[in-house]
Amino acid sequence: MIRFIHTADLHLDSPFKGLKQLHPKLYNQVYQSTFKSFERLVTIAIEEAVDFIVISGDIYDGDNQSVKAQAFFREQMQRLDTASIPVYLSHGNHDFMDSGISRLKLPDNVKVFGHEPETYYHDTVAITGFSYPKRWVTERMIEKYPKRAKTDFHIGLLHGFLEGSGATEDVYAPFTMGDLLAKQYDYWALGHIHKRQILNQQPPIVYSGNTQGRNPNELGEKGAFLVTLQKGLDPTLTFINTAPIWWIEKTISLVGIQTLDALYSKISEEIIKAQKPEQTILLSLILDDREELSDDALERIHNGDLIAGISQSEAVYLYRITLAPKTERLVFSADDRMQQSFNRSKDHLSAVETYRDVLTDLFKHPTVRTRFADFEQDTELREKILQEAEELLLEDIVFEEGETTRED
Ligand SMILES: [Mn+2]
Repeated sequence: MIRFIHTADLHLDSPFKGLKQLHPKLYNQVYQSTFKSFERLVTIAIEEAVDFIVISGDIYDGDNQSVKAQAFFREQMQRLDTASIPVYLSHGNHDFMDSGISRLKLPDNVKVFGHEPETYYHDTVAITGFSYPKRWVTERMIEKYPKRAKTDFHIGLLHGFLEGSGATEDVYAPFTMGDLLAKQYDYWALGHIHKRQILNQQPPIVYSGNTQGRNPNELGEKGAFLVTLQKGLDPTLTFINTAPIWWIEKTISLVGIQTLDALYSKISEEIIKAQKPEQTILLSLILDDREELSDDALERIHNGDLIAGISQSEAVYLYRITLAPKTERLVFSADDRMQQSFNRSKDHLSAVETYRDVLTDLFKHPTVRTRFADFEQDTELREKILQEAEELLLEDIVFEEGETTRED
C-alpha cells in the first residue's frame, strides 16, 4: 500500500493585485494565503506520515520566482526532508525552468523532473513527469510518456490541458482522457486547471486544483488530495482543505425588500451567515428579484456607496455587490438570435488581441509603461475588466428593456 499527497498550482507569492484596496491587515492575510495553505499541507503530510508528495507544476506564481517564495518553499522542503518524505515535482507554465533564473538549492529529498518525461522510482512505485522549459509548451507531451513500468504502481504527473474540458486556462501540453488511459498508469496527478475535479475513478485521473483561490472565479475550499493505492482494492482519495481564505459567491433574493434600510439589514445578515470557523471569507453577493427595490437604493448599489458603507468583519469581507442579470434571460429568452449575437460580440470583444487593441494607448502611455509595465500581461486585471464590461452591458440592456415595457 502507498499513501501520498497530490497537489499542484501552489502559485506561491501570488500578488493579488486587484485586492490592494482592502484594509491592509486583510490584504496581508490574503497575500500570505498561498504560503499559509502550502505550509498547512506540509504539516498534514508530516502528521499523516505519507510516503511522498507529488506536485504537478506551478509552484511559483511568477516566472522570476521571488527569493522570498523560493526561500519559503525550501524551508517547507526541509521540514519534509527532516520527516524523510520525498517530493517529486514538475515545473509548469507559470514557473517554467528558464536556465537564466538563479535558484536556491533544494534539499536532496526533492526530485525535479527534467524537460522531457522521465521516471523516478520510489521503492516499487514509478513516477513519471516533465517540467516546462519555457512558458509555451503546446506539444502533446503525453505522447512522450513511457508505457506503464513493471512496478507495483505507476503515477503520472502532467501539467496540461484536458481537451474538450471547456476550461478557461490556456491550451498547454494538451491530452485526452483516452491518451491517459492508454498508458495504463495507476494514478494521474494533473495540474494547470485550477478547478478541482476527479475526471476518472479507476484509475484516478485528477486535477487537485490550486491550493488557494486567487480571484472570484476560484471559489470555495481549496487544497490537495491524500491518496491511498492498494493492490486489489479501490483507490481512496480524501480531499484536504488547506486554503485559509475562501472566495464565496452567493445569490440572494430581494423579494419583499424595498428600502435602503431593509437592504442594509439583509446584507448584514448574509455577512453573518457566511462566517465559517477558522476561515476568512471573501464574499460576493448577487442580488436577485430586485423589482421592489427603490431607485435610490439601486443607485447606491451602482455607484458603490452601499458597499463602502457596509460594516465589515474580520471573518467575512464583502468585496462585491452586483445585481443578477436576470433580465438577461428575459430579453434573450424572447430572441435566440439576440443571445447568439450577444455571445458572438462578447467572444470577439474578449479576445486578447481586441483587448490589447482597445487599450493600446493606455499601455503605451509613458507613465503606465514605466510605472505599471506589467499591466499588459496582467491576466487577473484583464479578466476583471472584461467581467465588469459584460456586467455593464447587461445592465444597459436591462434598463432599456424595462423602459420599453413601461412605455408599452
Ligand atoms: Mn496554475
